[in-house]
Amino acid sequence: MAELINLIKDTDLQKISAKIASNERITPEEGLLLFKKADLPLLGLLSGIVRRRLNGNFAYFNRNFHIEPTNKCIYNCRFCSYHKPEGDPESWEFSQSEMLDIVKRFDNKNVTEVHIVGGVHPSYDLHYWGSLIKKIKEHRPSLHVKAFSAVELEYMITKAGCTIEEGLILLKEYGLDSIPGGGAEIFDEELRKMICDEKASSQMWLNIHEKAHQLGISSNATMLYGHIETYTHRIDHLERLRSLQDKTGGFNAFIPLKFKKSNNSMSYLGEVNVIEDLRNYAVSRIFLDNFPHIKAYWPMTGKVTAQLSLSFGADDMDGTIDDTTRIYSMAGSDEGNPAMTSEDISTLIREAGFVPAERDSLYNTIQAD
Ligand code: V47
Ligand code: SF4
Repeated sequence: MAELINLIKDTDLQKISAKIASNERITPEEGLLLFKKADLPLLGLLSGIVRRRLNGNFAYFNRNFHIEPTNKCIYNCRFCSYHKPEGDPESWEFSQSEMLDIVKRFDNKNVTEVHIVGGVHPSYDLHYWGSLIKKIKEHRPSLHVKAFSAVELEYMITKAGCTIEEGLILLKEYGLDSIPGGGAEIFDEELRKMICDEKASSQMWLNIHEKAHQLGISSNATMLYGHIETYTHRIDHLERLRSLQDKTGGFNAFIPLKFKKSNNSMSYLGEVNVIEDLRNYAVSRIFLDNFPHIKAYWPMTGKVTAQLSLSFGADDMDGTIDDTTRIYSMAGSDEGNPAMTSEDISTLIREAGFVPAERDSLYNTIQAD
């Protein structure tokens, strides 16, 4: 390794590389330098060291499906291709019994997780959503319910007149197992004002995840990138997540979400390219040294980028999904209506040079090659 490091011409990058090789944490300034100066091969090498240290050659996936209860949303985030106001012909809303029917469609399939996320519907509070979780658990107790972004949680808990802590305790009693990472977008307050002014603040997002972790509810974190943010904003976002993880240890995975341009009012920005995606995976993997997993969410990235990302720090491809999410097809993802069998995912992982491992929602290995 020392020989390789000596081949790096830039002395700053040499120093940072030596730190990463000896498992020392890098500073925000050093993270920024990696974004600005490190080329793709160096980022592949360095993120590969961290990835292998934490997850060996494994690439994880799970068997899951989504329920998107509604695309009606009181907010109007500028990057969102999904939400529609009440009364719009393209809006939908499932009743509780329709959502239970979706769960029942999987009765004979060995899925382990349902991921529930959607728009922030004006009418329903935490007791409505909690009773849905309860019915799902009564029907299939072993199914892990990963549900509701911090933005949905803030609205439903406040609507019920509860504090965040009271609301999360109630939702846990209803059967909530973990929280997905959505709604984080980009934490910088000035940018947040420009792209998603009305919804839960960055501080609220962080508070909800902190409180959840304290109550034993683990969660994921995301970052929406490739729009109007700079590398400084990305590092600020990663730094806030790393600090919270130091405090609680409750995050399972970080999921970078690339801005997709179709059908939203930020379309004029276009999209960043795959090289930028891989650079972003790599710096995230290196910087978030206390996050056990980095997820390449294949319905958003596409299958090939997800495969490549495994060589740039990612170690998880999310799940089989089974054609149950529309968020990314509406935003212009090439994957259309996404579905893969576990054999399909395992083949992609092997083709990319890694060892497939089926996991549960908390990353316990169910089966590995
Ligand atoms: O918060 C919306 C994003 C998120 C666009 O925790 C967009 O395992 C790109 O959080 N371009 C919801 N992104 C999805 C989400 C998620 C996905 C997969 C796994 C997990 C997990 C969580 O989707 C929103 C927002 O950041 N989003 N519109 C768009 N045009
Ligand atoms: Fe609503 Fe979420 Fe879309 Fe924002 S990103 S408009 S909160 S559905």
